[in-house]
Amino acid sequence: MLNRRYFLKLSAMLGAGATASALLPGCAAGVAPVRKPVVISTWDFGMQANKVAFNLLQQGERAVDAVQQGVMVTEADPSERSVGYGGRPDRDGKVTLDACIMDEFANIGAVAALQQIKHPVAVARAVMEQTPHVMLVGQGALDFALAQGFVAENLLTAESEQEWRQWLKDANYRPIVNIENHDTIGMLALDSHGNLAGACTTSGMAFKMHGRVGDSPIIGAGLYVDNEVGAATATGHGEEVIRVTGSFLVVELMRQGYSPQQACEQAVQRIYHKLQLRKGNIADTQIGFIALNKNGEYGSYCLQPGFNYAVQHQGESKLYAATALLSG
Ligand code: SD4
Repeated sequence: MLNRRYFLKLSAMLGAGATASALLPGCAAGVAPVRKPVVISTWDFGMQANKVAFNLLQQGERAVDAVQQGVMVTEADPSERSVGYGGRPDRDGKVTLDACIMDEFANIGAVAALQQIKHPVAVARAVMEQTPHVMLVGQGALDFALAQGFVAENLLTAESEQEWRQWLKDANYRPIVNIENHDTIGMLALDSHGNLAGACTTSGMAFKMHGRVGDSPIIGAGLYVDNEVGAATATGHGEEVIRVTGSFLVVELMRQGYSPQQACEQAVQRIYHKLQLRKGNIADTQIGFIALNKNGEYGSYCLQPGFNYAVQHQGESKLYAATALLSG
């Protein structure tokens, strides 16, 4: 419960325009009906992925199944150069994938630096359900996937290979960190039973060092779900997201009473502040968060303009441009 002093402090922090209902999604529940089912995901490829997820949600399926099937659409699409099959390789020309999944019971599963498997999120789900562990990496993840019946295949498409060879010519063998070369699908859903789940999957930063793991498979960084509060997922420069445990931060802010939108804004501001303190390269850093709470309210925010996200619920399937902290 927020006591009066905390409420006043929070109101002051959020500015005069903030209303009690915006501050306190839990309190507002009596007024605004819960919107469910609803699915939200990062970037424009989220539109297609949402369709599959929403279809399952409408049939009464669990959020965890919906998000898994949803992000698998993007993983399988070779034209998406930042997720799954067709993803850009690391600087050694190897496609290495990161993914995680989290359900309403706080069950979690993750894989990192997984090669040759088209659907890393499905392997993450298997780690969650078939092992006593929560994360497998590299060769161990691949061995486990093969033992589970997943098929090894070449994930490097001709397009991605060509781009990598081009990059090798003038890159001086340095991984690129900029705002153009990384995307990830993170998806959050609230099902018709009122339960939350999320999934996140990526090929990570293009031309990264071999063995580099980003935020996407790290529970708390790239994804976090608390079925009593809300869920959040991140895209962008993984190192910066990990530094502030970004998705956990967003969920904890929602627990304190912030709306999903306000929570995403606070988390991006935190990252920006840390970048300033460290004299980091702000111009080449992009971060985007999306968040969904138990009432089906959602929000999003990013550091630089350019991030968009897809939302689907009854009567709406739409791509939104996220608001940004910095102007273009
Ligand atoms: C990573 N966060 O590996 C991922 C990449 C990404 O939008 O999301 N790009 O750092």
